[in-house]
Amino acid sequence: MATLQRFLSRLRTPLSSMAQKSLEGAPFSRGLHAGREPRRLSIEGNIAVGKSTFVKLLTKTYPEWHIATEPVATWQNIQAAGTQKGQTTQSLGNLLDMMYQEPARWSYTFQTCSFMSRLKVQLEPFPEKALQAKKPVQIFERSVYSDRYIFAKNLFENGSLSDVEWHIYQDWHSFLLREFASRLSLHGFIYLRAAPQVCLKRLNQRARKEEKGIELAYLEQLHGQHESWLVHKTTKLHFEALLNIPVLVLDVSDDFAEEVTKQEELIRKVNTFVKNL
Ligand code: UDP
Ligand code: DCM
Ligand code: MG
Repeated sequence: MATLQRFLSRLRTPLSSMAQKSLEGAPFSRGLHAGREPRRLSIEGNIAVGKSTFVKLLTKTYPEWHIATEPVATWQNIQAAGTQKGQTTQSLGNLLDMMYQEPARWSYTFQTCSFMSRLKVQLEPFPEKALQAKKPVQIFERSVYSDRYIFAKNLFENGSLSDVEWHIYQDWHSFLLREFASRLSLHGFIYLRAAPQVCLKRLNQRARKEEKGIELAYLEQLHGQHESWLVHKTTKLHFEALLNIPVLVLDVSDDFAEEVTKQEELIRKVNTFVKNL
């Protein structure tokens, strides 16, 4: 722990003093976002690859960064409209569970819910306090883009979304993203990558009850979607702004949750990547 603390305090010294290391799949875009506009990044990756664990590491390393975690708890407990904070809440059900129990019935509903919760989070104004950081950074755990190009696309391809649902989804997704384009822009993706077998092991270890029926084949499909979008760049995208967003690919096959040396290596890569955005 002391070693990590020493490493972290070294990181707080000027970023420019760090040796620039080559990145895995990270094109540089230095100067594109000159000034103090916050750099907005999304952490992408398969189910249970370690995104939340990684986000915690970022929070510890960069307490000045503004971090938005994935609102899974909201999806697990859908509240009746009009329920106010502090009042007795009326839960309408666990939509995550409903989707896994009956994919053909609930996938479309789940994807609209997931998209809406992300849209609201991505549209929130950047907090004044976080703007005072020397280099303001905002991190999202997944994005409105992975919602479509990973999950909804995959659910259509595996038959859980019908032709009509997929058409309607794409229609409103494109419309809303065009309407809100300037407020949804991202400057980078960090893709946490590991074999589907590793994700399955971590998924079983986490033991979220809704996910207990997930099989390796499903994680393989999602892995393929991530690879096509973020590595091979073969996924057909519908937003020009998405095409040139730099992607940092981080291999997290080896356990990093408790491994200080591995954490240091990952943070070093993040540091160089963000510095050059
Ligand atoms: N995990 C692990 N080693 C790692 C990263 C994650 O054992 O290097 C575990 C973590 O403690 C959790 C599970 O894998 O039990 C899934 O991690 P997380 O919730 O961060 O994954 P996410 O779904 O957010 O990507
Ligand atoms: N999920 C989904 N569709 C989305 C976003 C998330 O089906 N657009 C699911 C996958 C996981 C859960 O929500 O079961 C949360 O993801 P993770 O565990 O990767 O954080
Ligand atoms: Mg998570």
